[in-house]
Amino acid sequence: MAVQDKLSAEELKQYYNSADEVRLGPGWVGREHEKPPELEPYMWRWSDVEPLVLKSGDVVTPDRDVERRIMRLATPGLERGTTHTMVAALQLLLPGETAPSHRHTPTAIRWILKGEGAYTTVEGDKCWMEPGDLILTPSWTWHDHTNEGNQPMIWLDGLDVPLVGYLKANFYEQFPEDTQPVNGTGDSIKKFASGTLRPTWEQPDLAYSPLLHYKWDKTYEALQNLAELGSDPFDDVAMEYSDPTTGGPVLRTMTCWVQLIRPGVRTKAHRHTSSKIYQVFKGEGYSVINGQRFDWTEGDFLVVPSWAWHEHAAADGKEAILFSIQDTPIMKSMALYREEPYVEHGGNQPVTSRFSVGTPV
Ligand code: GTQ
Ligand code: FE2
Repeated sequence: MAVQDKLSAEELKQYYNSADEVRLGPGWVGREHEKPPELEPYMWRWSDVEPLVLKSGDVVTPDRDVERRIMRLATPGLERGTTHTMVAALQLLLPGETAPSHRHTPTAIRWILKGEGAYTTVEGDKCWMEPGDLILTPSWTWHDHTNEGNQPMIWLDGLDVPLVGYLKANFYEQFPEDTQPVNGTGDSIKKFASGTLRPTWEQPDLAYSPLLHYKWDKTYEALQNLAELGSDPFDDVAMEYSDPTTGGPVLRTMTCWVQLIRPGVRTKAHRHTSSKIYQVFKGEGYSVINGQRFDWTEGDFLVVPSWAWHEHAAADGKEAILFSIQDTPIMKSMALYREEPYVEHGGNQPVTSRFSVGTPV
């Protein structure tokens, strides 16, 4: 930096002070625009998470005061959120409970983990939840959840709350009753799940996919079919959930992926400016993120921040299935998406450390 010596140390201090008094800040100090992203990856084990989520049933009830019984995945180093743009949380709904109806400008997705006999209603469409289902709750759509079964229901919520909060566009409204009127069951599936055929009289012009519910059996079938054909070097057999009317991502701010890592496969490493939150739906293996090895097993959660090198591997003899939410649509729409392959060491990172919960990051 070209520092001049015209002012004494004392004069310099006075200069900064008087600038500060009138709210002027020097652009040569800090220089945010020159800094690459620096965020830490993190992992949560299902064996740590599940008992604490079940115990939250003894702590609160999702009444009009509490609204939702959720435990957030709180990444160290972030004031809020799981990545800087998205937050993931585990939601527990006990038999007989209803989480009351509301809507908000942040968009949500639900990735169903455990239980049966519960449904969520989104804009009047009742969606029965089964493990492996993806259900969308786009921005400003009414939603409420009810468990009519006899088991605790647990799912993963993914929301763009940190982004919307930062953009100062948070709005929230309660429905006057606990539940909204239901005008169909699985209607979005009946109309749009075929993907290739759609009703002639519906020309959806929405900012999100008109298909709100992606069932696990169809998802798994699609993965199996694709696995016969090919794979991506960085993500193996990876599929993006798509809006059947546009072919694009299901939401404006977030996209959802499901990927099958075939037994024994280790992908190549790459990095990109989108951030990702993973759930290990099936299987076991590990990911290497910025040289750190994260060994995971069924149910675990993993966060890959922006611009972190990452690669995945499935254990021998056992396929792994990873679900993820990613903020790629935001980055692409703002022309900020970049991607880079890792070229050294044949495309795989040397492992320099191993993650364990409680390790300072
Ligand atoms: O289920 O409606 O994790 O409104 C955070 C906010 C879930 C929900 C969250 C919400 C919801
Ligand atoms: Fe909500």
